[in-house]
Amino acid sequence: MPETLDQSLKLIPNLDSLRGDSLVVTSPVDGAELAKLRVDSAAEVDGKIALSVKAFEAWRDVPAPRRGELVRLLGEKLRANKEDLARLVTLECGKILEEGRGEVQEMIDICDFAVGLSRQLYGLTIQSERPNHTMQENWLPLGPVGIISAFNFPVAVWAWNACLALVCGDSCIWKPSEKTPLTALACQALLDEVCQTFPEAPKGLSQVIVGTVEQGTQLVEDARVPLISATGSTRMGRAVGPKVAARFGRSLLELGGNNAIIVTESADLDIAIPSILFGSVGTAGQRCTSTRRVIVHESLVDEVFAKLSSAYLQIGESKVGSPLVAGTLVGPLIDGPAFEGMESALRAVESEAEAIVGGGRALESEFPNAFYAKPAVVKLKAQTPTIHTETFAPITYIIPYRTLEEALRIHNEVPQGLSSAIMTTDVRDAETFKRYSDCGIANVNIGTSGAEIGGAFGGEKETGGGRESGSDSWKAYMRRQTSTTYFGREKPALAQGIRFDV
Ligand code: UN1
Repeated sequence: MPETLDQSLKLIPNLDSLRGDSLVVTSPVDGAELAKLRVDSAAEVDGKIALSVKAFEAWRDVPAPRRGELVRLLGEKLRANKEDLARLVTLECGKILEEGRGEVQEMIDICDFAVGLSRQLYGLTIQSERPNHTMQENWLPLGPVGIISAFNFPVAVWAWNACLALVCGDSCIWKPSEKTPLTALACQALLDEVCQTFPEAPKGLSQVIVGTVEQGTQLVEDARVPLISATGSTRMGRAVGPKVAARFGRSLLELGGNNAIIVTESADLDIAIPSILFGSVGTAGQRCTSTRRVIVHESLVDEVFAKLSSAYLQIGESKVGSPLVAGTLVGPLIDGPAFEGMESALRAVESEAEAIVGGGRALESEFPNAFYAKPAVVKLKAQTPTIHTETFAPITYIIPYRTLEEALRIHNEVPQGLSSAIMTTDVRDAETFKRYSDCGIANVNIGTSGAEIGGAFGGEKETGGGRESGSDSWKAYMRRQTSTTYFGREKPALAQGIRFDV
């Protein structure tokens, strides 16, 4: 690991100037210290926001396709550094290298998307009710965008936000999770290198704030930052949302999920089971899109449970391990509290469960300072409030149902509304599900996680309502202006037929 670490830390050439002793960054792979950093003081955060305002004032006047060119160069830089950055992602957040590469690919994808978008920030023309009037909608740069990201997607979610914000003419201030600041600093350094070759890029166009909840709160409360895009737990969103609203800022919240897959009577289990497996145990269950609940038609519930049980036991035996080693499917949980969260969720459901297979700590003697967990599958008679909360760990609850109506009721009963899926070969069930799933994402014969960047990403209810990434999510990063022009020579008519003759 040290060689890998040295190589990956080369991505942060200014690391020595960032060292200090207030934030110890450790690797979930083995608990080893990766670096000790200094957190930003209140005055430094204030200075970064002030610089971001200045950077915005210059950047907004650069033509959007030129702004796209900067993002294109960032995409090239990411391609050239994909492997090193993926390794740093793996070292710092513990996801398997294959998924670390996938995460950097997701950044590259959003760069490509944003480059095209930079020539397509289209507004409408609107028909006026009055003679010789034109109406149009202008999309204008918004201002500095505060990006708060979580440990589990330490770089891709920043890229979703930053790439769109940059082509939209905004500056960015990134407060990464205190668990994963190094990957943020590496991305910032790559973008800095690109900016140095780009004369129109102002100083401070993109900056990182190193810190904890304290620095995040300062960013959230600062009225110079018109948009806060925050990804994390529902608890975090409950704190951030009202603070931003109190100053009439805009927030884009990407919070918890409690995602389910419905397996209907007609499902093809050769499609369903692999989707459930990747969704549930992939990324050690630490995606906001991870599959937590599987709602299975009663005729298939025993078969699905048996298949999942044997797969989970096999994974627990031989596929949990160092995320740097090829063949590992499940890396560590992020830290001790995450493991305790998994244990207490399993304890809480014990009395309600018909059966629990898997669970418990893995590889403790090999990695005494890291927290590897065996995935667990829990068979329930019915959904209970115990599983209404999200546990960021590889636990899958199996719940039986009789009618699709009942399945949908169970599905929508939880307070979160991010991602959902149905496994079915019946087009009527598929269409009914899409109509009534209350989630922002509703897939058919595809699992709940692993969304492509081209669609709008986000969810309803306690997930926070935000949409990022593809489709027209860019509109959140701009301000909309309606403009009416009169080009006649007579006294202009008033709207709604109002007469006002002096
Ligand atoms: C997250 O877990 O916060 O759809 C983001 C997915 C990924 C993004 C997950 N593309 O699973």
